[in-house]
Amino acid sequence: MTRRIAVTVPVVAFLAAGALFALARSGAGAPPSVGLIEKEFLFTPKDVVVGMGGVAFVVNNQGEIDHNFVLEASGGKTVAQIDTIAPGQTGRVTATLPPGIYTMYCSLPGHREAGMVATLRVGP
Ligand SMILES: [Cu+2]
Repeated sequence: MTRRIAVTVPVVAFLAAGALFALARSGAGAPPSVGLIEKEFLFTPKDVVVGMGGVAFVVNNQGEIDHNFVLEASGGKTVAQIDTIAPGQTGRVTATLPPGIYTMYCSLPGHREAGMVATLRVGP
């Protein structure tokens, strides 16, 4: 008795369309960050120097009451702000800045006058 086994091997043309995942996220493009501390009634540091372009402001409220953050160009125009930073919290805002001298302060009544103000120098 003869046993014949026919084996058919189907030829499957398999075309794999390559799915390319280009990850857009990259740390290389992250703007430099400026860390600031607010409390009653101080703004630290008082004088910050950065290069022109994108800057990320990271503002930590180490005080006992709410504060905020306003970044004002020399002409008086507000170019970035964080409305409220509760005690113990950190606020973040990013701005693209041309060279110049800017003022950073807390705009709550009396806070700037009491010392919550600092200078930002943006160099070329
Ligand atoms: Cu304040």
